[in-house]
Amino acid sequence: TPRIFSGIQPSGGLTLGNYLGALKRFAALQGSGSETIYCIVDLHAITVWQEPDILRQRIREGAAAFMASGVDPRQSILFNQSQVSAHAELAWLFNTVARVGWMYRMTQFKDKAGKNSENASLGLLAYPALMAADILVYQATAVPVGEDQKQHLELTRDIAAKFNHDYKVEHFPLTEPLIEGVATRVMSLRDGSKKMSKSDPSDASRINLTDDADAIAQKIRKARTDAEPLPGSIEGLKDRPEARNLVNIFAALADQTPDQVLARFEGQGFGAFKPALAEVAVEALSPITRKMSEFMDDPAEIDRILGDGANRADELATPILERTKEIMGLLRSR
Ligand code: AQP
Repeated sequence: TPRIFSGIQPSGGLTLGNYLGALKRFAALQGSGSETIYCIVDLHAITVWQEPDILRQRIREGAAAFMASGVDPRQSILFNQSQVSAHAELAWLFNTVARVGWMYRMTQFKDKAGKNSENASLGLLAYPALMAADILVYQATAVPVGEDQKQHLELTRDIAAKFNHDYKVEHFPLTEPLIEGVATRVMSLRDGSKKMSKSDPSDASRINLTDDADAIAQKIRKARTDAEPLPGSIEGLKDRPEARNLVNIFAALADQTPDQVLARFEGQGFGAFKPALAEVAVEALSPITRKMSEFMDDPAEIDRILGDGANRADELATPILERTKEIMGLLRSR
């Protein structure tokens, strides 16, 4: 059976971008005849500084967001990465396969390291090797992600191909990215050229999954737009990134195509569109916010679910890691 893996970093409160680009699709992929393995990638989060007590809480919040979005821990394996040591072990092995030059080319590294890249953590540079390990330690065949992760997925395939070539084996699959739908790249509400991100310093740039109805409506009301009326089809929004973003968000939340949305709003301005978008957003997100807070009322239960998921993940990962070590000539005698 096809095996699907994906993860989300607990590096901040989750956003509408994480929901539409990832979480919503994770839930939909369950029971599609694939095995689904979903992970809160805490080892990735610490590539930039995280306050320990806040991180612990965000890992639980991440688990609550997965479940509130419809990921069922009985149908899927749900766990946090640091509880399954095979991820970090395989990442080390991949550090010897991947080339330094590959890592320097990653746009996410350039963005996050900023100008002073000499001072970035070594982990931030090696991030994609750990991501490759997350996926390949399960020999996963497909990874649902947003557009921003495409380059890392290509690097995962490069690592798998180089490993298979160097050791003359067919051990790791060439994993396919699943980048589908109209919201694979949700943009900032303040700047149509930047993706919506949980670590953007401006809270007004994003909708958080913990925002209440008033906050959502206010952020949408203040979202940057232009003064033109809406056209009848998405083609007409080519040079209007902010407008296009809001229409795409509407479409994704309402399970419509952007053209269906525009058919309804053609000729109208944002004075009419924004309140309707706020309504759709509140309707889609408020049940998730409510369920998240219900899950968060019982942190011990979340910890139990993550522990159980980690045990099941460990059972799948350990034999694949062991086989990898054997292939590489690392002596096993116990
Ligand atoms: N704006 C977005 N639109 C669509 N998908 C998105 N994703 C993130 N932002 C958007 C998808 O969410 C999944 C988890 O992302 P991540 O936690 O690994 O971190 P990220 O991609 O780096 O996302 P953020 O929110 O921007 O986090 P920070 O600010 O910490 O870097 C991925 O599938 C991603 O594609």
